[in-house]
Amino acid sequence: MGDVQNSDVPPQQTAPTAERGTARRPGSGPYLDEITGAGGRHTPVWFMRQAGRSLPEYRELRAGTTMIEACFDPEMTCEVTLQPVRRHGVDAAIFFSDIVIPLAAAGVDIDIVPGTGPVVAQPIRSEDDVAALPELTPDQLEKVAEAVRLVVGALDPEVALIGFAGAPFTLASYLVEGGPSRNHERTKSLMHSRPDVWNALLAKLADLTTVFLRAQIEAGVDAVQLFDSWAGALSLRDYRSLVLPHSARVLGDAVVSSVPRTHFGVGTGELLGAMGEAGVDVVGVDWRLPLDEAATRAPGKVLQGNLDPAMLFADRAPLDAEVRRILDEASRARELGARGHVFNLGHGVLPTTDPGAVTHVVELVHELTGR
Ligand code: 1CP
Repeated sequence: MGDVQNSDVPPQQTAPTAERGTARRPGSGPYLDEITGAGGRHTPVWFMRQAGRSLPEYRELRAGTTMIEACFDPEMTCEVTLQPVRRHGVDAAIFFSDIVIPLAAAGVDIDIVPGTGPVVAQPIRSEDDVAALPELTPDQLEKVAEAVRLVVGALDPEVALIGFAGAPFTLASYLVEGGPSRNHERTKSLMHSRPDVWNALLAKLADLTTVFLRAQIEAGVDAVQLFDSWAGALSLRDYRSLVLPHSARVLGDAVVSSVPRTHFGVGTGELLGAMGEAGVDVVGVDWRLPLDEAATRAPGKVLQGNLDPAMLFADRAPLDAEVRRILDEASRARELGARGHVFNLGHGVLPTTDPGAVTHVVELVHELTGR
């Protein structure tokens, strides 16, 4: 991939700070220090889906507002982004939004149905459907950019703000299936029956994703994560030929590659090396693969993960033992060439998780790794 070299350039050297409107500081704090090799005062920790339904203060604030409305309300977005930072003391905030927000902003008829997830009114399955998919322009993301600027102004400078987007494959899966899918059968069918239509769809989604990430970076996020949540459903062969080139184009964009980048998927142990080649600093690892094994599959990367979200429901003794095991495996991963470790879950916080368990894990990781 043409952008592989980019991932080896320390992000601070390439960051076009002049273009980053409200950039508040040169990157610092435990999260950015770990990724850039500066070595922070402890292993940084944050949680995918830390902002959202597991927090009573979120449920209270969101009452009576749809998810899509909330994502276009800068004050609400800012507040929800900050809630888990205040409550848990995490080292990074994830910008509150959703992977389908750029589609909604572009005018695609899409809803986020409570308890289900994204649902598309007109699924995209033909050449004409792909041609009719609207483009996204930066002005359609003004509310998103405004929300990022509010968070940047309010966040503790030691806490990183992570922007994100869905990768082209995972977005395509929602558009082609019409909603959440277990087997992705229509998506895989399109991919193989009409590779021309498939590649045209992914190329358009890569453009849309790039515009969404650029808007967040230009408004001041410190780093980005590209979620290819459902890529683990693919064979390595299909991933490499029909998905990776599109993700790599997003991650190699001049603005996107000016900040540290993480690439994440669920059940992607077999794809980890290829995902690392997409042009990223950090690869997400789920609980199925030990971090020391991940270090050999994705050489030279910072590893992020990999506590099973279900472990947050366990008693404290087995939970603590899991945290210690993961930190031990992260040490071995470093010896095997991993460039660092960001503690996280292997997937998102489940909605009925006790927030106290999340805070406890943050405290334990900080205590055990304090340098
Ligand atoms: O009504 C509600 O409260 C809706 C629940 C909800 C929330 C809180 C959805 C619907 N999305 C979100 C926020 C969200 N989504 C965030 C920001 C908050 C944070 O991480 O702390 C992020 C990063 C996402 C990203 C997202 N959305 C992904 C990738 C991450 C992952 O979990 O794999 C995916 C696949 C989605 C789609 C989506 N949106 C919502 C749901 C329930 C789903 C998954 C549906 C499915 O199973 O297919």
